[in-house]
Amino acid sequence: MFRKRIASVLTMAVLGLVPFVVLAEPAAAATSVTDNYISNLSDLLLAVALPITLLVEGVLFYAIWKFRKADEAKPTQENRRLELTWTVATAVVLMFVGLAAYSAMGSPYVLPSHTEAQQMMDQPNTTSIHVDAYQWSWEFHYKHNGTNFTSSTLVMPANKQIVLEITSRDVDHSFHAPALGLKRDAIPGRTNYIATRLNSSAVRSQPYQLYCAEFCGAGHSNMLANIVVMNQSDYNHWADQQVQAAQNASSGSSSGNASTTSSTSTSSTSTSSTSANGSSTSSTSTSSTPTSSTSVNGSSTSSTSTSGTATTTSATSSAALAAPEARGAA
Ligand SMILES: [Cu+2]
Repeated sequence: MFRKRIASVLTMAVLGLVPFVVLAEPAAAATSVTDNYISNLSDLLLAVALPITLLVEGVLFYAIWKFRKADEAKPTQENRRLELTWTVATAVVLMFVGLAAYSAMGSPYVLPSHTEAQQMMDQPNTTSIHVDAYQWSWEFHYKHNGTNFTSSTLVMPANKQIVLEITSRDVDHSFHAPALGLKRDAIPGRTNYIATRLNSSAVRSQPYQLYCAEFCGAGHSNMLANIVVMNQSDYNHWADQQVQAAQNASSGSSSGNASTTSSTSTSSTSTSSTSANGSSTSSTSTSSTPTSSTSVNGSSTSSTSTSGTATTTSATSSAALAAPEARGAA
């Protein structure tokens, strides 16, 4: 009799699983190592929680149906074996959840400590990007081949170790890129880290959306930025362009001895030397403002980057941001 009861409860539990299995969406490929850890943990906990939920619900509905005509409840009698069973079973489930969570959250790719992040950044192959949050936008600071530049779009290479150093200038914010499985608070006076490695599947033509996930004032809902994931060669190309634009900007801003190289002979003299020439300032195409406002020491490039090479690089730089995948295919 007891076995029959157990069998019917288990049958109901298994039947209850069917709609979940049928309706479940196939899991999308993980975009990053971090995303992989989090998705695996979520799937594992769901796989354990579903049968337990269905078993408990099965017992509940069975009892409701079985005793639907019982007029008076009979007091239960002490059953030590049963009490021990559910105590131990609960402990086992909680231990499992704790260990599974620790195995994911203990990884430096999910929650890196200060030391772990510093060790990664010391490795020569790591791309480190400083993320600056403020009311109400984001700024991304890079150092590439010894030159600093700033971008308003977060561009990251795939298949490379990345460390983001996240800080805030004013109030608490939170860096959240759900599609890449990345989230960390941005707190003034303190640096938090994200360490990850993006998969090749994360490279695509459309940018990902970065959100602020901490209510930070009137402009909070507009505190967005684009994230572009490029393959390694495209990323290097983009970074080289930013470096060149930054160097042009710095040489343009220090107007006294600017553009000492070949530009003096050609017509594409930079605007900084217009006082000397006066006549030929022709090719000052202001439309060449790069989409990711490159700057060195706070001075913007849009005013001065007029030499022939600078205009072409900034033009291709915006093309690279728009469609890195198309560029990769070409
Ligand atoms: Cu914010």
